Parts: sequence; structure tokens; C-alpha cells
Amino acid sequence: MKSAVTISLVPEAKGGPFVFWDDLEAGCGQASQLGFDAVEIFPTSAESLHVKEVRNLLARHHLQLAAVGTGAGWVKHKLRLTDPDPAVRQRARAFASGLIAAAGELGAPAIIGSMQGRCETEPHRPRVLEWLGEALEELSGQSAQFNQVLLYEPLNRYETDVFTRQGEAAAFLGHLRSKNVRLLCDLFHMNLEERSIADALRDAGPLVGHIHWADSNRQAMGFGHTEVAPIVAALRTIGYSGYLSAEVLPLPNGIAAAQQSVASFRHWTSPS
Ligand code: LER
Ligand code: MN
Repeated sequence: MKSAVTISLVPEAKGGPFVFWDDLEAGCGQASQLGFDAVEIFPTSAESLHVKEVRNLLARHHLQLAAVGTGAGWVKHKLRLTDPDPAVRQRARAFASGLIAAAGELGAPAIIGSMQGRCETEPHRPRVLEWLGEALEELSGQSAQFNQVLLYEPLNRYETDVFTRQGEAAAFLGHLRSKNVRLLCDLFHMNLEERSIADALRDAGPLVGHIHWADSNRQAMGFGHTEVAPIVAALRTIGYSGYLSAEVLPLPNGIAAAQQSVASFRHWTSPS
């Protein structure tokens, strides 16, 4: 498994669970100095992410790109892939598509999290699932052109009512024609929604594509009360070799959260 840390470049996401903020160069410098393998970036848009510059920056700091988030599509631009307005859905797909291309050129997958939207009321659910399915088919097809998967992230009930548990999301993905979508399993959301985080990871098996490495209170792993041993055992059982990416609140500050994240990563992944 590999370590990663989040960098948000989206002012509208302030207060959100990101370790480093606003300055990609500074964030990469800190991540590299602390010994992370990679960074996960949340840009404001594809246009703001200059692929050549980012490639040089990552190379200079000996970092990989773990993933690129599309959350600004919702947080900043109010675009949802399941919006009732077809024009908004179209703009949402175009926004995500731009980030898939930028991430793809940098050798990373993109994440569909908050852009999935909400059903709001039960009668809307079938249509929302249809729109989400269509969007995931199209966007994961585009991801494949870059030899990347598309990451779909179930969120907790306060952020979405589309899919909050991995098992339900896995069943939904199983009905798609595209086999190029993987689950982003965020341990903070899972702590709120799953009966057992370890069982959910084991059941999802090869569909697990990425992990958000956050404790029960969304602070760095070790600053809350998540029982980590069974989770790591489950990840080993399914042969997971991807990222444990620290998407956590910068508490007590970004550096301390990053230090704790990398320490917990080493503690739980070093051969015993
Ligand atoms: C939001 O709660 C979250 O976990 C992000 O990874 C999704 O944009
Ligand atoms: Mn997450």
C-alpha cells in the first residue's frame, strides 16, 4: 500500500477535510518532506490545473499523483451529475470530463464524490440512479482511454442519499456495462454507515480502488477511535495495494495532521 495526503485548491471548500490548502507547491513540498508517496489534489477546475507544471512539480518532489477530486464541481460550481435540469447534468459531465483528462495525463484516476448529488425524495430515486449510471458509463469510458479507472465514492447520509454503503454501491456498479468504475472507500463515511468496516471492505474485494484514510472524527488516523487492525487485515486479505490517502481535517494544524497520518500509515503497513 502507498501513502497520500490531500491538497485542496478550492476556497469554497474551507472547513472541509483537507490537510493542505491553497498552495500546490507548498503542499507538495510538505508532503515530500514528510515522506508521503503521493498527493491527492482538489482543483477548482480542469482549466486551473496546468498539466505540464503539475508534472514538473511532482517530479521535483518525487511524488506520485494518487487521484484528482471533482468536488469543486458541486462546492464551487453547483453542478451535479444527477441534477433534474438536463443542461446542468451536461455541464456537470463536461466539468468532470475535463478533470478526468487532466488527471489521466498525469497518470491518476478522478473521483466522483459530491458531484453525484442527491435523490431528495424517494420518487426521484429511479431517475437519479439512471442519470448517475449514464454519467458513470460515459466518464469511466473516458477514464479507460487514459488507462485509469473512475473512482465512485459513497458518502455518509448527511452528504448524499444516493449510496451511503459500499455493498449497495457495488451492486449498482455491477449492473453497469462499464467494468471500469471502482469504489472509493472513505473510512470516515464507512464508520457512520457500515455495520462493519472490515466486512464491507472484504465483501467489496476487487472493487476497492482507493481508500480515504480518516479516523472516526475525520481527523488523522489515530486521533479518533477507529479500530484499525481489522481494517488493515481486511485490506491485506483482498490484496489491496492502492493508496491510503489522508483526507482529514487539518487539526490541530495541517502539519500535525500530516505527520500523524504518515506515522499511522507506517505503523499499520510496515511488515511486523
Ligand atoms: C466528502 O465528504 C468526501 O469524502 C470527499 O472525498 C468527496 O468529495
Ligand atoms: Mn472522502
